[in-house]
Amino acid sequence: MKTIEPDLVEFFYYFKVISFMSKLHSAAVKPFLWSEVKADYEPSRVVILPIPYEATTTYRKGCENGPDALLDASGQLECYDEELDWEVCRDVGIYTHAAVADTRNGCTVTPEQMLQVTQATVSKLIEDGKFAIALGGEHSITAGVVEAYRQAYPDEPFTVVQIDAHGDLRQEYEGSIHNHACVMRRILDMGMPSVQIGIRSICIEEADLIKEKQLPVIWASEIATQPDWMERAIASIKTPRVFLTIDLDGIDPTIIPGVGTPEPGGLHWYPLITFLRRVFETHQVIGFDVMELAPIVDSVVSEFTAAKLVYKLIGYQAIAQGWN
Ligand SMILES: [Mn+2]
Repeated sequence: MKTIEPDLVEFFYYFKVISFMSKLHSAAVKPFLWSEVKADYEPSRVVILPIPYEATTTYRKGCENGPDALLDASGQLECYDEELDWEVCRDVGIYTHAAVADTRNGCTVTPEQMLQVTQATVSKLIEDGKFAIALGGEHSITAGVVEAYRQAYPDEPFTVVQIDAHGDLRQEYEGSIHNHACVMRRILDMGMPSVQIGIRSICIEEADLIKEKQLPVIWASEIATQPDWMERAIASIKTPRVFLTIDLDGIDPTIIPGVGTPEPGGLHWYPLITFLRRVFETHQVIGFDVMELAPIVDSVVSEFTAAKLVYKLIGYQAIAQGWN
């Protein structure tokens, strides 16, 4: 009987690994601010990481198309920021990484593979001294991003500040602990403190957990009615370092309708950016992500607003870190 040569077996093994890895690393369509600047990896302080992964969304689908839509819209941004009186992108290199964990075109990526490639890629960016910005994709990705920072700062806990309509605190949802409705529970499991902002839709399991663990929450109704919410939110961040995760459904659906699960009563533009600027001024933001953009056909409002938000935050970080 004919046996297969061992190096042939090895060849097929590596062929499988390489084709799997190339599936996890695909090219982004356009770099951030594509019409304004061309930045190389080496000198860039900021790296945008597109993660077009979608597997567990339950209502409107399409967040796997979020990163490309945001990058495409970013080409329409002004380089000059009138609030900061500065052409941020002329002085701060912004490099756009190739996409990872790409589920588009019917590619299957398991939650474990997504978390692994996300964590490994972000870990490399941290090691290279980059300020990483992950673009989703569904919110479950954040667990992989936060894990990379947890490993980078093993002895110095940081607070995960979450802007979101939903608690995302379920133990599991639709049979998976990696569902996007569970991401903050996974972060809680890592032992990370969190502050949740803009919450207006949770289940009783989550409400009980918030009470039991006395988790700091700034409810959307408080944002609408209590002028001191911003100071209370800042004061509830007890660590010098912050990781910021923005689920775009935390923002009001009148300015970002293109999300998987829109909820009325979210943050509006000026309260949102005023609060975030305060976070960057009062804490060291170690990285952030912008998740759950699910573009709407024939409307660019959501992706343009999301792109503008990303650029605003790059400017706030650059000022806070003295990159100007
Ligand atoms: Mn969420």
